[in-house]
Amino acid sequence: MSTFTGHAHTGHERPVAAAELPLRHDWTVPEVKAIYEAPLMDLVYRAQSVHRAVWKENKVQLCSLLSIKTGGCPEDCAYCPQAARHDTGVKAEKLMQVDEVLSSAKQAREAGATRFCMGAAWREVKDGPQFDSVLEMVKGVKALGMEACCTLGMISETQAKKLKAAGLDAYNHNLDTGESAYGDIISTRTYQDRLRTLGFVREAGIEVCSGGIIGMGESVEQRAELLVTLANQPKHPESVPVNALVAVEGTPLEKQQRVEVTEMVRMIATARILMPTSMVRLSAGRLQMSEEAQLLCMLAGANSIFFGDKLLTTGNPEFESDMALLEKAGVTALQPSVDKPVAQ
Ligand code: SAM
Ligand code: DTB
Ligand code: SF4
Repeated sequence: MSTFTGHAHTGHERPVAAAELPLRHDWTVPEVKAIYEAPLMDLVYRAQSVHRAVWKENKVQLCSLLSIKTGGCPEDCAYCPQAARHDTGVKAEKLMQVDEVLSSAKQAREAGATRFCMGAAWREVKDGPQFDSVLEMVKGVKALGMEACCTLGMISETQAKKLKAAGLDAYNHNLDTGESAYGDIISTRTYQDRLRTLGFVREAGIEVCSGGIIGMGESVEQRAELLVTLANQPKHPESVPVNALVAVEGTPLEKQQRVEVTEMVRMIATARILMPTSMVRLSAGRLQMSEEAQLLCMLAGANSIFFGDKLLTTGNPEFESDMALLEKAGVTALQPSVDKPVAQ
Protein backbone atom coordinates (compact mmCIF):
# COMPACT_ATOMS: atom_id res chain seq x y z
CA MET A 1 0.00 0.00 0.00
CA SER A 2 1.37 3.45 -0.85
CA THR A 3 0.28 6.68 0.84
CA PHE A 4 0.02 10.29 -0.12
CA THR A 5 2.93 12.42 0.89
CA GLY A 6 1.38 15.78 0.13
CA HIS A 7 -1.25 17.63 -1.83
CA ALA A 8 -1.38 18.28 -5.52
CA HIS A 9 -1.74 21.99 -4.89
CA THR A 10 -1.65 24.48 -2.05
CA GLY A 11 -3.57 27.50 -0.86
CA HIS A 12 -6.76 25.79 0.31
CA GLU A 13 -7.58 23.94 3.42
CA ARG A 14 -8.46 20.37 2.51
CA PRO A 15 -11.33 18.57 4.23
CA VAL A 16 -9.55 15.23 4.28
CA ALA A 17 -6.06 14.78 5.68
CA ALA A 18 -3.58 13.19 3.30
CA ALA A 19 -2.85 10.38 5.73
CA GLU A 20 -6.49 9.32 5.63
CA LEU A 21 -6.26 8.60 1.93
CA PRO A 22 -4.02 5.61 1.42
CA LEU A 23 -3.86 4.20 -2.09
CA ARG A 24 -5.08 0.67 -1.50
CA HIS A 25 -4.69 -2.37 -3.72
CA ASP A 26 -6.43 -4.88 -1.47
CA TRP A 27 -10.10 -4.03 -1.86
CA THR A 28 -12.69 -6.76 -1.47
CA VAL A 29 -15.98 -7.06 -3.36
CA PRO A 30 -18.24 -6.96 -0.25
CA GLU A 31 -16.45 -3.88 1.05
CA VAL A 32 -16.76 -2.08 -2.31
CA LYS A 33 -20.40 -3.12 -2.68
CA ALA A 34 -21.08 -1.57 0.74
CA ILE A 35 -19.46 1.71 -0.36
CA TYR A 36 -21.51 1.66 -3.59
CA GLU A 37 -24.74 1.03 -1.68
CA ALA A 38 -24.26 3.69 1.03
CA PRO A 39 -26.92 6.43 1.26
CA LEU A 40 -26.38 8.54 -1.87
CA MET A 41 -25.63 11.81 -0.05
CA ASP A 42 -23.03 10.11 2.17
CA LEU A 43 -21.45 8.46 -0.85
CA VAL A 44 -21.26 11.68 -2.87
CA TYR A 45 -19.96 13.62 0.15
CA ARG A 46 -17.23 11.05 0.72
CA ALA A 47 -16.27 10.94 -2.95
CA GLN A 48 -16.17 14.74 -3.24
CA SER A 49 -14.02 14.93 -0.07
CA VAL A 50 -11.55 12.44 -1.55
CA HIS A 51 -11.67 14.36 -4.82
CA ARG A 52 -10.83 17.70 -3.20
CA ALA A 53 -7.94 16.23 -1.25
CA VAL A 54 -6.25 15.24 -4.48
CA TRP A 55 -7.53 17.32 -7.36
CA LYS A 56 -8.08 20.99 -7.92
CA GLU A 57 -11.80 21.53 -7.44
CA ASN A 58 -14.13 22.72 -10.23
CA LYS A 59 -11.90 21.42 -13.01
CA VAL A 60 -12.85 18.97 -15.72
CA GLN A 61 -10.62 17.84 -18.57
CA LEU A 62 -12.02 18.27 -22.07
CA CYS A 63 -11.09 15.33 -24.27
CA SER A 64 -11.76 14.74 -27.90
CA LEU A 65 -12.56 11.36 -29.40
CA LEU A 66 -12.18 10.32 -33.03
CA SER A 67 -13.02 7.04 -34.70
CA ILE A 68 -10.01 6.59 -36.98
CA LYS A 69 -11.24 3.21 -38.22
CA THR A 70 -14.97 2.61 -38.00
CA GLY A 71 -17.04 -0.58 -38.14
CA GLY A 72 -16.53 -4.08 -39.50
CA CYS A 73 -15.03 -5.40 -36.25
CA PRO A 74 -14.73 -9.21 -35.99
CA GLU A 75 -15.36 -9.23 -32.20
CA ASP A 76 -18.80 -9.93 -30.73
CA CYS A 77 -19.07 -7.36 -27.92
CA ALA A 78 -22.82 -7.32 -27.24
CA TYR A 79 -22.95 -3.56 -26.64
CA CYS A 80 -21.00 -2.46 -29.68
CA PRO A 81 -22.51 -0.91 -32.80
CA GLN A 82 -19.23 -1.54 -34.66
CA ALA A 83 -19.25 -5.35 -34.48
CA ALA A 84 -19.64 -6.63 -38.06
CA ARG A 85 -22.08 -9.32 -36.92
CA HIS A 86 -24.59 -6.80 -35.50
CA ASP A 87 -26.89 -5.17 -38.03
CA THR A 88 -26.68 -1.60 -36.76
CA GLY A 89 -26.25 0.35 -39.98
CA VAL A 90 -22.63 1.23 -39.11
CA LYS A 91 -20.62 0.61 -42.27
CA ALA A 92 -17.07 -0.70 -42.30
CA GLU A 93 -14.66 2.05 -43.30
CA LYS A 94 -10.95 2.14 -44.00
CA LEU A 95 -8.38 3.61 -41.63
CA MET A 96 -8.39 7.40 -41.97
CA GLN A 97 -5.45 9.19 -43.55
CA VAL A 98 -2.86 10.66 -41.18
CA ASP A 99 -3.44 14.24 -42.38
CA GLU A 100 -7.23 13.98 -41.92
CA VAL A 101 -6.75 12.77 -38.36
CA LEU A 102 -4.30 15.55 -37.60
CA SER A 103 -6.55 18.24 -38.98
CA SER A 104 -9.31 16.91 -36.73
CA ALA A 105 -6.88 16.95 -33.79
CA LYS A 106 -5.95 20.53 -34.56
CA GLN A 107 -9.60 21.57 -34.60
CA ALA A 108 -10.14 19.80 -31.29
CA ARG A 109 -7.19 21.62 -29.77
CA GLU A 110 -8.55 24.95 -31.00
CA ALA A 111 -11.86 24.12 -29.34
CA GLY A 112 -10.05 23.51 -26.04
CA ALA A 113 -9.22 19.80 -26.00
CA THR A 114 -6.11 18.78 -24.05
CA ARG A 115 -6.39 15.08 -24.85
CA PHE A 116 -7.05 13.42 -28.19
CA CYS A 117 -8.20 9.82 -28.20
CA MET A 118 -8.13 7.75 -31.41
CA GLY A 119 -10.31 4.65 -31.59
CA ALA A 120 -10.15 1.78 -34.08
CA ALA A 121 -12.68 -1.03 -34.46
CA TRP A 122 -10.02 -3.71 -34.47
CA ARG A 123 -9.74 -6.94 -32.51
CA GLU A 124 -5.98 -6.44 -32.42
CA VAL A 125 -3.29 -4.40 -34.09
CA LYS A 126 -1.57 -5.93 -37.11
CA ASP A 127 1.97 -4.82 -37.91
CA GLY A 128 2.38 -3.13 -41.26
CA PRO A 129 1.38 0.10 -43.01
CA GLN A 130 -1.76 0.63 -40.91
CA PHE A 131 0.08 0.43 -37.60
CA ASP A 132 2.81 2.65 -39.06
CA SER A 133 0.11 5.23 -39.91
CA VAL A 134 -1.20 5.09 -36.34
CA LEU A 135 2.34 5.75 -35.07
CA GLU A 136 2.48 8.81 -37.33
CA MET A 137 -0.87 9.98 -35.97
CA VAL A 138 0.44 9.69 -32.41
CA LYS A 139 3.55 11.70 -33.29
CA GLY A 140 1.41 14.34 -34.96
CA VAL A 141 -0.96 14.69 -32.00
CA LYS A 142 2.01 15.04 -29.64
CA ALA A 143 3.50 17.70 -31.91
CA LEU A 144 0.25 19.63 -31.44
CA GLY A 145 0.88 19.65 -27.68
CA MET A 146 -1.98 17.39 -26.63
CA GLU A 147 -2.08 14.19 -24.64
CA ALA A 148 -2.36 11.31 -27.10
CA CYS A 149 -4.45 8.24 -26.34
CA CYS A 150 -5.29 5.24 -28.56
CA THR A 151 -7.74 2.39 -28.30
CA LEU A 152 -6.95 -0.20 -30.97
CA GLY A 153 -7.82 -3.54 -29.38
CA MET A 154 -5.21 -6.06 -28.24
CA ILE A 155 -1.56 -5.15 -28.71
CA SER A 156 1.71 -7.05 -28.27
CA GLU A 157 4.65 -6.14 -26.08
CA THR A 158 6.61 -4.88 -29.12
CA GLN A 159 3.69 -2.80 -30.39
CA ALA A 160 3.29 -1.22 -26.94
CA LYS A 161 6.97 -0.25 -27.00
CA LYS A 162 6.59 1.25 -30.50
CA LEU A 163 3.57 3.29 -29.36
CA LYS A 164 5.56 4.53 -26.38
CA ALA A 165 8.48 5.49 -28.64
CA ALA A 166 6.05 7.45 -30.85
CA GLY A 167 5.07 9.44 -27.75
CA LEU A 168 1.75 7.83 -26.78
CA ASP A 169 0.63 8.98 -23.33
CA ALA A 170 -2.18 6.51 -22.66
CA TYR A 171 -3.75 3.36 -24.05
CA ASN A 172 -7.46 2.68 -23.52
CA HIS A 173 -8.50 -0.93 -23.12
CA ASN A 174 -11.61 -1.43 -21.01
CA LEU A 175 -12.29 -4.48 -18.86
CA ASP A 176 -15.89 -3.47 -19.58
CA THR A 177 -17.52 -5.44 -16.75
CA GLY A 178 -16.81 -7.77 -13.83
CA GLU A 179 -15.13 -11.04 -14.76
CA SER A 180 -18.21 -13.09 -13.80
CA ALA A 181 -20.39 -11.09 -16.23
CA TYR A 182 -17.83 -10.94 -19.03
CA GLY A 183 -18.84 -14.20 -20.74
CA ASP A 184 -22.41 -12.91 -21.21
CA ILE A 185 -21.10 -9.87 -23.11
CA ILE A 186 -18.11 -11.04 -25.16
CA SER A 187 -17.12 -14.54 -26.30
CA THR A 188 -14.39 -13.79 -28.85
CA ARG A 189 -11.71 -12.90 -26.29
CA THR A 190 -11.14 -13.54 -22.61
CA TYR A 191 -10.70 -11.38 -19.54
CA GLN A 192 -7.13 -12.66 -19.38
CA ASP A 193 -6.51 -11.44 -22.97
CA ARG A 194 -7.65 -8.02 -21.84
CA LEU A 195 -5.44 -8.05 -18.74
CA ARG A 196 -2.45 -9.20 -20.79
CA THR A 197 -2.67 -6.18 -23.10
CA LEU A 198 -2.98 -3.91 -20.05
CA GLY A 199 0.20 -5.53 -18.70
CA PHE A 200 2.11 -4.75 -21.92
CA VAL A 201 0.86 -1.15 -21.81
CA ARG A 202 1.99 -0.75 -18.20
CA GLU A 203 5.40 -2.38 -18.83
CA ALA A 204 6.04 -0.12 -21.83
CA GLY A 205 5.58 2.92 -19.56
CA ILE A 206 2.32 4.05 -21.19
CA GLU A 207 -0.47 5.23 -18.87
CA VAL A 208 -3.31 2.77 -18.49
CA CYS A 209 -6.85 3.89 -19.32
CA SER A 210 -9.29 1.16 -18.34
CA GLY A 211 -12.85 1.16 -17.13
CA GLY A 212 -16.19 -0.20 -18.18
CA ILE A 213 -19.85 0.10 -18.97
CA ILE A 214 -22.82 -0.11 -16.63
CA GLY A 215 -26.37 -0.92 -17.61
CA MET A 216 -25.72 -4.16 -19.50
CA GLY A 217 -27.73 -6.29 -17.06
CA GLU A 218 -24.92 -6.81 -14.55
CA SER A 219 -25.50 -6.86 -10.79
CA VAL A 220 -24.13 -4.32 -8.31
CA GLU A 221 -21.80 -7.04 -7.10
CA GLN A 222 -20.43 -7.42 -10.64
CA ARG A 223 -19.88 -3.65 -10.85
CA ALA A 224 -17.98 -3.88 -7.57
CA GLU A 225 -16.00 -6.79 -9.05
CA LEU A 226 -14.93 -4.62 -11.99
CA LEU A 227 -13.82 -1.79 -9.71
CA VAL A 228 -11.93 -4.20 -7.45
CA THR A 229 -10.06 -5.69 -10.44
CA LEU A 230 -9.10 -2.21 -11.61
CA ALA A 231 -8.05 -0.91 -8.19
CA ASN A 232 -6.18 -4.05 -7.13
CA GLN A 233 -3.71 -3.85 -10.03
CA PRO A 234 -0.18 -3.16 -8.76
CA LYS A 235 -0.79 0.43 -9.89
CA HIS A 236 -4.21 2.06 -10.30
CA PRO A 237 -5.05 2.86 -13.92
CA GLU A 238 -4.28 6.57 -14.38
CA SER A 239 -7.59 6.89 -16.20
CA VAL A 240 -10.91 5.15 -15.55
CA PRO A 241 -13.71 5.71 -18.08
CA VAL A 242 -17.21 5.03 -16.80
CA ASN A 243 -19.68 4.51 -19.65
CA ALA A 244 -23.44 4.20 -19.42
CA LEU A 245 -24.60 1.70 -22.02
CA VAL A 246 -25.89 3.41 -25.15
CA ALA A 247 -28.39 0.78 -26.29
CA VAL A 248 -27.97 0.74 -30.06
CA GLU A 249 -30.60 -0.81 -32.32
CA GLY A 250 -29.33 -4.00 -33.93
CA THR A 251 -27.07 -4.96 -31.00
CA PRO A 252 -28.08 -7.78 -28.64
CA LEU A 253 -28.46 -5.15 -25.89
CA GLU A 254 -30.83 -2.92 -27.91
CA LYS A 255 -33.72 -3.48 -25.48
CA GLN A 256 -31.72 -2.81 -22.36
CA GLN A 257 -33.33 -0.16 -20.16
CA ARG A 258 -31.36 3.02 -19.66
CA VAL A 259 -29.31 2.88 -16.48
CA GLU A 260 -30.59 5.04 -13.60
CA VAL A 261 -28.70 8.29 -13.04
CA THR A 262 -28.19 7.34 -9.40
CA GLU A 263 -26.37 4.19 -10.53
CA MET A 264 -23.97 6.20 -12.72
CA VAL A 265 -23.36 8.54 -9.79
CA ARG A 266 -22.71 5.58 -7.46
CA MET A 267 -20.30 3.96 -9.92
CA ILE A 268 -18.35 7.19 -10.42
CA ALA A 269 -18.25 7.99 -6.70
CA THR A 270 -17.05 4.48 -5.85
CA ALA A 271 -14.34 4.65 -8.55
CA ARG A 272 -13.23 8.01 -7.12
CA ILE A 273 -13.02 6.62 -3.56
CA LEU A 274 -11.11 3.50 -4.61
CA MET A 275 -8.74 5.27 -7.01
CA PRO A 276 -8.26 8.83 -5.69
CA THR A 277 -5.47 9.90 -8.03
CA SER A 278 -7.01 8.47 -11.22
CA MET A 279 -8.85 10.59 -13.74
CA VAL A 280 -12.46 9.36 -13.65
CA ARG A 281 -14.04 9.94 -17.04
CA LEU A 282 -17.76 10.42 -17.52
CA SER A 283 -17.79 8.85 -20.98
CA ALA A 284 -20.63 7.38 -23.07
CA GLY A 285 -24.23 8.13 -22.18
CA ARG A 286 -24.16 11.90 -21.54
CA LEU A 287 -26.55 12.63 -24.41
CA GLN A 288 -29.19 10.62 -22.57
CA MET A 289 -28.55 12.42 -19.26
CA SER A 290 -29.97 15.70 -17.99
CA GLU A 291 -27.62 18.59 -17.20
CA GLU A 292 -28.29 18.07 -13.49
CA ALA A 293 -27.39 14.39 -13.76
CA GLN A 294 -24.09 15.25 -15.42
CA LEU A 295 -23.29 17.79 -12.71
CA LEU A 296 -24.07 15.19 -10.06
CA CYS A 297 -21.56 12.86 -11.75
CA MET A 298 -18.97 15.64 -11.52
CA LEU A 299 -19.84 16.21 -7.86
CA ALA A 300 -19.25 12.49 -7.37
CA GLY A 301 -15.71 12.87 -8.71
CA ALA A 302 -15.82 12.68 -12.50
CA ASN A 303 -13.17 15.05 -13.80
CA SER A 304 -13.19 14.47 -17.53
CA ILE A 305 -15.68 14.43 -20.38
CA PHE A 306 -15.53 13.83 -24.11
CA PHE A 307 -16.77 16.87 -25.96
CA GLY A 308 -17.85 17.23 -29.56
CA ASP A 309 -21.15 16.07 -31.01
CA LYS A 310 -20.04 12.48 -31.66
CA LEU A 311 -18.38 9.78 -29.59
CA LEU A 312 -17.18 7.02 -31.94
CA THR A 313 -20.41 6.26 -33.77
CA THR A 314 -23.12 7.51 -31.37
CA GLY A 315 -24.14 11.02 -30.36
CA ASN A 316 -22.77 13.27 -27.65
CA PRO A 317 -24.06 16.67 -26.45
CA GLU A 318 -23.44 19.69 -28.70
CA PHE A 319 -20.27 21.67 -28.00
CA GLU A 320 -22.24 24.84 -27.20
CA SER A 321 -24.50 23.16 -24.67
CA ASP A 322 -21.52 21.55 -22.92
CA MET A 323 -19.72 24.87 -22.70
CA ALA A 324 -22.85 26.58 -21.39
CA LEU A 325 -23.32 23.88 -18.76
CA LEU A 326 -19.73 24.11 -17.53
CA GLU A 327 -19.94 27.87 -17.40
CA LYS A 328 -23.20 27.81 -15.43
CA ALA A 329 -21.54 25.48 -12.95
CA GLY A 330 -18.32 27.52 -12.72
CA VAL A 331 -16.31 24.56 -13.98
CA THR A 332 -13.20 25.31 -16.02
CA ALA A 333 -10.91 23.15 -18.14
CA LEU A 334 -8.43 20.98 -16.28
CA GLN A 335 -4.94 21.45 -17.74
CA PRO A 336 -3.01 18.19 -17.37
CA SER A 337 0.37 19.94 -17.33
CA VAL A 338 -0.53 21.96 -14.20
CA ASP A 339 -3.50 20.27 -12.55
CA LYS A 340 -1.79 17.03 -11.58
CA PRO A 341 -2.66 14.76 -8.66
CA VAL A 342 0.00 13.70 -6.21
CA ALA A 343 2.08 10.81 -7.53
CA GLN A 344 0.78 7.27 -6.98
N1 SAM B 1 -11.90 -2.04 -30.44
C1 SAM B 1 -11.25 -1.48 -29.33
C2 SAM B 1 -11.62 -2.16 -28.04
O1 SAM B 1 -12.65 -2.80 -27.96
O2 SAM B 1 -10.84 -2.03 -27.09
C3 SAM B 1 -11.46 0.02 -29.19
C4 SAM B 1 -12.80 0.67 -29.43
S1 SAM B 1 -14.12 0.24 -28.32
C5 SAM B 1 -15.48 0.91 -29.17
C6 SAM B 1 -13.88 1.25 -26.87
C7 SAM B 1 -14.87 1.09 -25.74
O3 SAM B 1 -16.07 1.79 -26.03
C8 SAM B 1 -15.36 -0.29 -25.38
O4 SAM B 1 -14.45 -1.01 -24.63
C9 SAM B 1 -16.62 0.01 -24.58
O5 SAM B 1 -16.31 0.11 -23.21
C10 SAM B 1 -17.07 1.36 -25.14
N2 SAM B 1 -18.35 1.22 -25.85
C11 SAM B 1 -18.53 0.69 -27.08
N3 SAM B 1 -19.85 0.69 -27.41
C12 SAM B 1 -20.51 1.23 -26.36
C13 SAM B 1 -21.89 1.49 -26.10
N4 SAM B 1 -22.83 1.17 -26.96
N5 SAM B 1 -22.22 2.07 -24.93
C14 SAM B 1 -21.25 2.38 -24.04
N6 SAM B 1 -19.94 2.16 -24.23
C15 SAM B 1 -19.56 1.59 -25.37
C1 DTB C 1 -14.48 4.67 -23.51
O1 DTB C 1 -14.46 4.02 -22.43
N1 DTB C 1 -15.56 5.21 -24.03
C2 DTB C 1 -15.26 5.85 -25.30
C3 DTB C 1 -13.72 5.72 -25.36
N2 DTB C 1 -13.41 4.91 -24.23
C4 DTB C 1 -13.07 5.18 -26.56
C5 DTB C 1 -16.00 5.21 -26.42
C6 DTB C 1 -17.51 5.22 -26.22
C7 DTB C 1 -18.15 4.65 -27.42
C8 DTB C 1 -19.66 4.72 -27.38
C9 DTB C 1 -20.30 4.05 -28.53
C10 DTB C 1 -20.02 4.68 -29.87
O2 DTB C 1 -20.10 5.92 -30.00
O3 DTB C 1 -19.76 3.95 -30.82
FE1 SF4 D 1 -14.76 -4.38 -31.82
FE2 SF4 D 1 -14.02 -2.82 -29.81
FE3 SF4 D 1 -16.57 -2.85 -30.68
FE4 SF4 D 1 -15.64 -4.95 -29.37
S1 SF4 D 1 -15.85 -2.86 -28.54
S2 SF4 D 1 -16.83 -5.01 -31.28
S3 SF4 D 1 -13.51 -4.98 -30.07
S4 SF4 D 1 -14.80 -2.15 -31.80
